[in-house]
Amino acid sequence: MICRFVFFCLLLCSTVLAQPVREPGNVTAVSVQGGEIRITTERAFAVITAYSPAIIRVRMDKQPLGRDFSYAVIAPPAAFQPRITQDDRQIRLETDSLTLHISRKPFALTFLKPDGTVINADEPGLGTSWIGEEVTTYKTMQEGERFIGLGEKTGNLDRKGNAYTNWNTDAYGYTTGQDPIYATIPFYIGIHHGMSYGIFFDNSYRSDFNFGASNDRFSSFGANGGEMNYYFIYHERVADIIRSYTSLTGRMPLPPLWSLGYQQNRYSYYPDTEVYRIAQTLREKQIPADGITLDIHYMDAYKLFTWNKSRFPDPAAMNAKLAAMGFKTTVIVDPGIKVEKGYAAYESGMQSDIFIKYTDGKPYTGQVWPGWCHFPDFTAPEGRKWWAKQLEIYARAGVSGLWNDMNEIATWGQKMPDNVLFSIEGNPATHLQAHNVYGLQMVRASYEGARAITPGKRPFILTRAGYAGLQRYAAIWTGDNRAEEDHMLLGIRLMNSLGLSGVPFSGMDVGGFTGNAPPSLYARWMQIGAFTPYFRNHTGINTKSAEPWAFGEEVLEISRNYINLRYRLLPYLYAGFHEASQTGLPLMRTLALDYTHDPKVYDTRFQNQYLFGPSFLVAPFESKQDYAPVYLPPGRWYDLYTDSLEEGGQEKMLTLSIQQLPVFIKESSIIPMQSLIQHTGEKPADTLFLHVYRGNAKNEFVYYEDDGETYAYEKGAFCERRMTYDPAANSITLEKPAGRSSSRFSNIALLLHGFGALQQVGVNGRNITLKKDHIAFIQPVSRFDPQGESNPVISCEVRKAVFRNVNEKMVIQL
Ligand code: NBV
Repeated sequence: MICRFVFFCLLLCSTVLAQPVREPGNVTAVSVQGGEIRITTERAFAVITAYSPAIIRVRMDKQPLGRDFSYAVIAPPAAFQPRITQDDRQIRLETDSLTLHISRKPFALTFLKPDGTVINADEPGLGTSWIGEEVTTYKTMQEGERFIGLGEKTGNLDRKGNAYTNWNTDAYGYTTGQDPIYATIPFYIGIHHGMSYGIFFDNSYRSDFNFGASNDRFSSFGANGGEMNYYFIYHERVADIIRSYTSLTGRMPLPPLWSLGYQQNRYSYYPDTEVYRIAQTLREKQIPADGITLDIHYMDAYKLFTWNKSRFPDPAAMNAKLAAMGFKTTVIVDPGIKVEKGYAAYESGMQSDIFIKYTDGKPYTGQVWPGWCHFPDFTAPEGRKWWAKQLEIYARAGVSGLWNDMNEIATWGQKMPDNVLFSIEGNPATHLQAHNVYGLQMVRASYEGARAITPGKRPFILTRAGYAGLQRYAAIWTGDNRAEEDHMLLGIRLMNSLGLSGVPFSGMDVGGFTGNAPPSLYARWMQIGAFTPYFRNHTGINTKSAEPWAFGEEVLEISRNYINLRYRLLPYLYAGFHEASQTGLPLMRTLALDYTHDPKVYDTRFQNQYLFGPSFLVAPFESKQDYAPVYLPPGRWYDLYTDSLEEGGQEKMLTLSIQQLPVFIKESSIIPMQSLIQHTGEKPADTLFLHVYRGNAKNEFVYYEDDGETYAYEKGAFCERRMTYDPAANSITLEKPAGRSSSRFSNIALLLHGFGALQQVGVNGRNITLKKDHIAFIQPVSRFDPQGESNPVISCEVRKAVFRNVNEKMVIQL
């Protein structure tokens, strides 16, 4: 009898062992504690948590769940009680906005709206399963389903039919379809039947997402190790999904105002006299700029935390001189520390024992710029503390920004061995788990270090690699792009996707990193750059000069026009950054964000269009196109340059000219602008120009101002003002400003667009006469003036009134 039993058990075991794919099977036990359901199945363990009424977290493993740890998620579950009920068939978890059905036989999940409509479901027969250590969840592909987001991923806006891998990779001169590139953000948004949802798969191992590539059945996400650990987010609007996602992974802190200005860069400006020449030329040619960036040649033989003494004999004096000219300096920092006896960073790193090591305790050595290097373990508090200490050299030299490069980790050979160990806050893990979070932890070290060294000053940190949550520490740029037309457009999609994925502060190398942009491409790229969050011109080591004056007079004037426009738009831009810091909403918004269910926005002819902040619709095209179609979503749109009004909900053929980037303003917009300045340290004139565009929809804009530099705003030193345009009431209301600071503008000039020959407005009961005025957002460009006659100014006619002492609530009756 016993023999037979043992034989039976062995047979059972061997069938299980022979089964190459392990599936959870049926539910065998359930326990409920508060908003958490713990489930045991025949071959797996799960914990389902109601994280907020709109977020449900799913954790699964084939063994009992281990330590709960994340570098991305910083929010605990909200304190609220979902309804949890169960019967023989299923367990149900319900919140006011979301329902989850957990089937018992077999274990499978279905997310539904409260009315019972299925939003997302495990694909029957597949669900979640393991192949060795690899875990994957398969979701039924809904009819017409689209997928957007997933961070810095190449390809189209709609990711349907494609698959992607997350493994942070140094992707020099990547192609427009290459995958993976530098950063990992395993968060995407699915869209179907008028619904949208978000899935954040918080697993730092190499992960794969399949949105119907090579299959007609499912979308899936999985990783080479670790738990199945995802957050399901449901809201009606994509904006709210981003809000919930960033409530989990954090939001961008308010950056220093100077980082919104134009940044001049190349690989590399040296010696110091060359840096002065660049700075001086920007000023002489009246090209507004705030930043100069120093690439690897500022170092002594590429050794981090050193200055090359012959190129930069007195960095502090140089930076002081640049500061007096209104420039901030950003320096590049790479993680590799040269193995060299006597080199201070190497010696102290060894002494403090902060380098990553092989399993046998020997430090890992990989080759980068300086030669053979060790690498700090940023996943250990000691490593980050050590890094912070080293950063003092930059603070002493008056450096304002840290540009974190090569942090994928990039090494020659591109293949770090898997048996390198990382601390992960005292819970050692291999390279497999740590790789994708290394860049994130490096910028954390840079951010925290900079904050500690120069307390009270907002740091500017830029990164190439990262993981979900990187927005808490850094802006990101899209790495080594190419000076090619399709790369310029790809860069826009990369940034739009980053914006959907919680990262509002992004940029691309304007002008292209590899290769030489022809003048027209450079001009178009500068125009677009003016409408991106981080606006930096950068180019590689062996390329031609790529400053705005290096391409002839016409390109210089075009570039200056758009940089000028950006500086005049700073009040609008800063309010946008403030909004991003509060809500997670990006500055660059793919049209899919606001017009999610309009199929036209996914049309590859229109997929690069985006809103910059709430009002500007930017339509980027290749620089040599003479005609191109634009899609204006429903509503009405004003041509930025002429105010001609276009009916939305249709395509429109545009005649293109390299002088102008097509930009439209959404009706009912409220856009604050200022006078032109050459850098953000310069005071603008004390009038705020408030442009209001007549429209049919009620609109609100939250104006925000502070010192742009410190954290005094956290203690109330800001000026925030709600502004509403209400077409039904025919009024514009400026609420009394909130916050302790008074605005730097004592006057407001109201500029009314599209209001015809309106003669007067009533302001708090008093009648004010309006004047006719003309606004030119860009200046004429001289090439179009062959006879020496002046070129007609492109302008819009507005009605204007100036108000003084504007600190009380103002109701402007139109
Ligand atoms: O530090 C040099 C470059 C830098 O200019 C670029 O922006 C980074 O993406 N860096 C990569 C090192 C390698 C360049 C081939």
